[in-house]
Amino acid sequence: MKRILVIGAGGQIGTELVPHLQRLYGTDNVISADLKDEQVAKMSQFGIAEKLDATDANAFAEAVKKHKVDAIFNLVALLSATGEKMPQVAWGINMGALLNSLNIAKEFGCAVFTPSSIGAFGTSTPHDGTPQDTIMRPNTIYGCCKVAGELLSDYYFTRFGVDTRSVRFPGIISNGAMPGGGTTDYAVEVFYEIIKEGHHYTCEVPEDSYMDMMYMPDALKAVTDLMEADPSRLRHRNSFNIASMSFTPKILFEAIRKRIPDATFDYNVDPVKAAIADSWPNWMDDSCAREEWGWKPVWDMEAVIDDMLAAVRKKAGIK
Ligand code: AKB
Repeated sequence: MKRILVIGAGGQIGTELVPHLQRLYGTDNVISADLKDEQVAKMSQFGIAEKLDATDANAFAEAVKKHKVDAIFNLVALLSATGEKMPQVAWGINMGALLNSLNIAKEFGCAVFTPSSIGAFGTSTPHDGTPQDTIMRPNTIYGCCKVAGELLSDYYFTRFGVDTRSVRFPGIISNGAMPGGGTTDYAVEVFYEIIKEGHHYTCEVPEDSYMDMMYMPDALKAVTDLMEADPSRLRHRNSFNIASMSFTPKILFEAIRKRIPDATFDYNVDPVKAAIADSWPNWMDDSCAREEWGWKPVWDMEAVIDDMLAAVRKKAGIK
């Protein structure tokens, strides 16, 4: 990878993936693109930025040509909970950006990274130690997009030789940009709420819903390690299970309460999020990623809590 285009760069992952790529490949070799003017204005302070609607194939191809791009990182997505509010829009955006990425990559000889998710699984998937290759019948439009995306990406690899690679992300915990519209968002939101006066958080996910989670630094390393991996070692491509920790809201909140003894939590369960959380794995088996490209996470839940509390307090100006 020498010249990288990140589409959907203004979101939770892009906000931290772009500087990570800039550190590894050089600031001028990373082009950030987003639909929103305010994101483009912000990103252009730190590197090359383009306003781009990734569902517009001509504009997308022009950007790839103009910047001589050889790798596309496709982060455009409406997430699981928002997707259920507008399924057709979610399908149009998620699949539109992916199909354009694949076709443009085929035309210009680019590699493609598109994240899949724990959302690609469904109620009939084995929930504990979810295998790499297993039943994938998701119950959400987001999941349908992820499964279709995995299949399409493998198809473009075998049929046209496009170098497509992907990981199935757990919920990502981070302190840069906020996530939006996901089922796992509670595991970020809680940190911002619990440091405020009152130290209270109301959670929309049931207290006993186990889901895989990951801290952003591990997620970023996964992306670049996979994209740099020796292709001859990859028996899978789209998409690898990657895991580092799994917990329920109750487990997370009890661990936070050990650091903030007067923290209080209650639940106002959103039935849509509850059904989604219930359909997803409790924890995934990521042994294929470990064997095929050396995946090895660093962060566990206790270390993440300490780091997140320090970071969000600093952002809020609290000592
Ligand atoms: C969501 O909750 O929709 C996302 C995901 C796990 O893909 N964070």
